[in-house]
Amino acid sequence: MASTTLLFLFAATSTARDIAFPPLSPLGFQQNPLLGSSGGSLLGDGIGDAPWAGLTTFANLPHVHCLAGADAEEKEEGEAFDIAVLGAPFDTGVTARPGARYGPTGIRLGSRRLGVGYNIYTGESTYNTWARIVDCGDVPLTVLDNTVALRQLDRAHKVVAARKTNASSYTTPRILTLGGDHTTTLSALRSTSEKWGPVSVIHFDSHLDTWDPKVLGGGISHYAGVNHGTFLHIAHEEGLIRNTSIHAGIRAPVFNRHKDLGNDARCGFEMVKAREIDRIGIDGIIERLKARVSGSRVYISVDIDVLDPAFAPATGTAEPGGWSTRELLSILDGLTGLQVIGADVVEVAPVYDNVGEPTTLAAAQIADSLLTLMVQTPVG
Ligand SMILES: [Mn+2]
Repeated sequence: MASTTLLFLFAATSTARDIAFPPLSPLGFQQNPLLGSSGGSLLGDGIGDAPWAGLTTFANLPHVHCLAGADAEEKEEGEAFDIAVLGAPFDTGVTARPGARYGPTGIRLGSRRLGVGYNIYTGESTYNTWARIVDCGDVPLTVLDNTVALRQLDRAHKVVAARKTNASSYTTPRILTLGGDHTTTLSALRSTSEKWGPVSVIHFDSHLDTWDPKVLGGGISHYAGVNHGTFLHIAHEEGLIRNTSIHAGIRAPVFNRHKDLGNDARCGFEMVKAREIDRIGIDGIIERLKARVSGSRVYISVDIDVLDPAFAPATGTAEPGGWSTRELLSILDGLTGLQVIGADVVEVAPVYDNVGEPTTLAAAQIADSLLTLMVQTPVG
């Protein structure tokens, strides 16, 4: 015991590159409502409840210390879950406005009215099914060194994906990441590749994000080349993704028409441009996406800048002419049946939001749709 403590202290103080995960909480995973003298809930259990009571988790899900015991690789010590919400507060890989390190917190605040009730379109209840969904909180990431931070995030993804599942038919928990700038998707793909092999990516974004690190890194250094506009190029180079991937909602200019688009195709991507929705409609877009990834496992990454700045102003690299929140939600819900092995909502920078919080509300609803896809189609 003493030697374990000493080791832990040594690990925590000897070098900044070590990761010190918090210990297991002595508390239960879920807050119970106060009980009145009648035995019923003091706060009630219906419409009159205050969903913002207590500490804020995504959709009021139970908080679990998913990284606890990670240093000892004590898989059995942690609580079982099937789907984990994981915050990645990292925004030093951006090329425009920073602030997405507060994205996970913002999205959780936008999700406070989720987690109960039934979807009016499907009649389903995402949070009351076979799947135990939990919120793991945010991964502790250094703000001082991108290389170290991404290594910490790589490790956290692998620790969470190695936890035991709650549903006996499946062995690997799936992760929904709340970004964070888009660089954080690289860690998720490194983890999914290890567990599931190379996957098709459906990438909702106004930008390609497949830029050659030598181009978007400016050739300054290797470090500069790892950023939110190059991570898909790196994912391709590392063999993490299939050449059956597709962008959706693209509208931002490219630097070099031939080289950038040629490089994008080489990285395995086709694209649906933002204005194609006016020509082929929502059903047409759903068809294109499903046809492209047909028969493969899928990772869905949603950069909130796929939405028009009118709907999602709180993002780092806003591009006018995007989709509405309703259009995107209809497209996402139309992807039902795909084998979604991981997903994320990234680039939410709450400081630029309007007072009505449209961006964080939209991001939370998008996350809800992504969780619904995971619950609808178990993968194991
Ligand atoms: Mn992006």
